[in-house]
Amino acid sequence: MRKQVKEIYASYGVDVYEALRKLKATKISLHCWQLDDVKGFEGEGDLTGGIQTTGNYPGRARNFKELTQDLDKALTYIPGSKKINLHAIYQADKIVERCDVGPEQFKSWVKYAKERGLGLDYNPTIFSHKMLKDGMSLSSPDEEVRKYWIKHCINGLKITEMFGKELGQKSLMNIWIPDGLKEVPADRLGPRMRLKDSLDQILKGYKYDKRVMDVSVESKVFGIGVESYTTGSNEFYLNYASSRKICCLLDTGHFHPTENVADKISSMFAFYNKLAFHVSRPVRWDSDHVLKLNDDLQDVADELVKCDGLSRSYIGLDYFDASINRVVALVVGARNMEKALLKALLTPWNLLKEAQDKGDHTRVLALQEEIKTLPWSEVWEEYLKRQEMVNDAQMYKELKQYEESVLLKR
Ligand code: RNT
Ligand code: ZN
Repeated sequence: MRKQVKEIYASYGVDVYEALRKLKATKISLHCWQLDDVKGFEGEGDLTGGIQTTGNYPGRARNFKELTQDLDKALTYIPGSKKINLHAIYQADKIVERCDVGPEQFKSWVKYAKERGLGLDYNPTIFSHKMLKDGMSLSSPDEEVRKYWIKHCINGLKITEMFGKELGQKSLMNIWIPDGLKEVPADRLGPRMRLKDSLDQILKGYKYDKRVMDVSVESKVFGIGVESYTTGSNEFYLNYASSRKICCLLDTGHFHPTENVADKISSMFAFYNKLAFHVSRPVRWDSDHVLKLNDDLQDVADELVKCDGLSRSYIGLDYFDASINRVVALVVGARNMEKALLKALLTPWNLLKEAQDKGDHTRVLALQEEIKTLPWSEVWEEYLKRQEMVNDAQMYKELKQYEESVLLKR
């Protein structure tokens, strides 16, 4: 980085080194499911629950060994503090029936994470399974179905607690269910009351240690095949989380396309101390495209920084593209998240806020546009250099070699 760069930012009251420090301390949870098209290790069942991967690019990771091999490769190109986000379907040891998946099944993952100084997050997997009846799980009218998934989630609390304890980093258990209806419901309240009861049973089912973990609930507007009604809507979970003192998780693909997800962040922080995210890129629907460094992503990063939310947020990535090299997809998306955060950290928010409060909206507009051409990319190169990581061009070259020597041989 040229010496000048530091001075340029200092002239706006921004300390480049402080920005680099904050960025490095911000944890990003890398979703393992980009590497295997959300298939998991249980067998070759179809992906259900209204989510979809498309494409059949060669080289998909098929088991624990291949997935961790790809993760290791990806990790060498992703700077900053990292966690790995797991799902129940990635049980690595002595595979058992889904409702019985417990800490035993994740011993190898804990060992893996420990050896690399990583944190782990967890998600019960409530899709791609025969115990979903008519697409319903925790809100099903069938008591057996509800019981099955309640048990699965209670076991999930134990797994997440183990992650938090063993790794010395707080762990998040996020609950997302696909429950919904294709057609206009005859009864909207019934499923929601059942979901409320199921979640209460889960939270009461195991007294987890709040010092080492948090629980979040992820809302959604609709899914494929369940276009008319989603039990776990935004309003449902906002109220549930606030009354039960747990976290909300905002997935950036789970709202109407014209809704601004970034705008929700400050409203949430006005009432919640913590917030969780799945950062994704919806294209016309919740398509889970790989993150691009676009305005939507930048807006989310900006709001997180402005609200002083970096240390109060669980930032997880959530996209899955099976039509391109999956390791490149994971790395490019993760690097984009980091770049957006860096740009946000290099922004003179104090000057901008001051101008807004004075009613000087001309200044706000001019300054917002002025800073877009500041040399942030040199700071990015510096960030990579400090962590002994190669630049984007070299990263791509090396990952293409990895494709040749490893992925294409699978
Ligand atoms: C689905 C949700 C959910 C999943 C992952 C695999 O719409 O976003 O979070 O994508 O858990
Ligand atoms: Zn999600």
